Amino acid sequence: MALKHRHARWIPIAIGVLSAAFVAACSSPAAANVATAVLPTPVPPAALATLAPPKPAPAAADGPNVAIENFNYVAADLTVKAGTTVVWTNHDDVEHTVTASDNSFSSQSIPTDGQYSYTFNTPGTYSYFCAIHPFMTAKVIVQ
Ligand SMILES: [Cu+2]
Repeated sequence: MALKHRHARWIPIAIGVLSAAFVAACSSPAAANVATAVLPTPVPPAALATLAPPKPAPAAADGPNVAIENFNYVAADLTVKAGTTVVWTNHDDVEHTVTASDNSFSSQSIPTDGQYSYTFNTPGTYSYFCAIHPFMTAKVIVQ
């Protein structure tokens, strides 16, 4: 009983101290500055920085490349000089072909990451398409 009574005597004092601190904090200019201070933007650790992995060089890198991706030839219109070897690389998960509309050349089915190359020796416009997906069309203009 005596112990409880002694504790009870401290409670009003503690409330008074806390109240005074609370009023002081709210009216203090320093406290206001802390509340409105702009936090610095966090900088990600270097370990999280991602670098693009180096791409392997194509097997035949002597000519311009046409990427086959998302059922498109990129670039769909390619202009080269006579004697240029063009390299197609299939980036899709399905096989495609590079087949001339006049059948002057055609690849086999090109698997994923596979390549096909053809050397254009005669000036002209060479339309081609995918024999598996004939809606895929493009052309090479040889000057
Ligand atoms: Cu195709």
